[in-house]
Amino acid sequence: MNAPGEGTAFRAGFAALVGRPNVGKSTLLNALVGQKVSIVTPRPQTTRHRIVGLVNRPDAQIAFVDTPGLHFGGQRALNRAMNRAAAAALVDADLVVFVVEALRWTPEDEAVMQRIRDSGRPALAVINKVDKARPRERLLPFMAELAARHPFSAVVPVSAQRGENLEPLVAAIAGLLPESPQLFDERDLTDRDLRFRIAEIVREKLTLELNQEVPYGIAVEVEKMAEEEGRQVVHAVIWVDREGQKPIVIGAGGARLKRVGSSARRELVALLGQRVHLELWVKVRENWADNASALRSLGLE
Ligand SMILES: Nc1nc2c(ncn2[C@@H]2O[C@H](COP(=O)(O)OP(=O)(O)OP(=O)(O)O)[C@@H](O)[C@H]2O)c(=O)[nH]1
Ligand SMILES: [Mg+2]
Repeated sequence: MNAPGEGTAFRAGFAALVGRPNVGKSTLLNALVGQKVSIVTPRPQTTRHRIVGLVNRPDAQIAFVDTPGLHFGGQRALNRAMNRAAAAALVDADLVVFVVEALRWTPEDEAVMQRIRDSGRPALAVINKVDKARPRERLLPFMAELAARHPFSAVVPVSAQRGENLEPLVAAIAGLLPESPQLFDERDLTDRDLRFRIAEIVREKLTLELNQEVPYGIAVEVEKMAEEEGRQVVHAVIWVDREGQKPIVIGAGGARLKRVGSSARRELVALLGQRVHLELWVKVRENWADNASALRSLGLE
């Protein structure tokens, strides 16, 4: 008899979560990691960056890479940068995890599928949101159709939101990674620093407050973080791309900005484990989403 672990090689690598916008890639990442490392909203095109979240097991370390949803349309430099970031994560991955929504197959899903075929990377498919699949009997044929589209290593139905069927998914992914020593310190959760995570939390709360076009015209940047009298002081700028959006973000008498600030602050207190003083400013940078240097300064290229 072998002792536990003996004879089974340790595996580690990058598993990229790719798919069209809004299928639940970030929700899945957070559920797998067990903490919120990537923001989630009901709106498509929420994630803008590649974000690594780590899952450590006795036999494997999986570096999941959340990516922006691959999408059509949206002619701005920001859209192109988001698609580029996702495509680069796909081709760099040891394993592609193709995330689709149960009982929905759209031309954007087909375009992602084509990119996966072109990449030649090994791929596994996840069917998310099975909790809202009606009627349930349609799930099996949907799985079979997906399996027929590509030689996936596996097709796994899950509910990221309810945390259903995640353990079999993690086991399947771990088994498909290359033999390798671990790639990251196992105490790490993500490759992203606190400034990035704070900016994203503010952007999430703001997106939840805003309608229609505005969320796509905002970016958040943490300009200052300082420890003062036992509390964390954070100054963040909300960039809008037109003067006319400023009053929308601020709201009547500053009410909207205040709500955003207090819900972001609550989450920051939990994240940082200390008191937080959050100050938000709204500033205009004309057409930042089409401006290469503005995108660069926000880590979006
Ligand atoms: N019912 C249900 N809703 C889900 C599930 N997973 C995610 N959602 C919801 O789907 C919406 C989009 O989730 P995200 O995780 O932001 O999706 P995404 O694929 O990361 O989207 P982008 O970042 O825009 O590409 C949110 O409202 C989630 O709450 C699920 O398993 N079941
Ligand atoms: Mg996302």
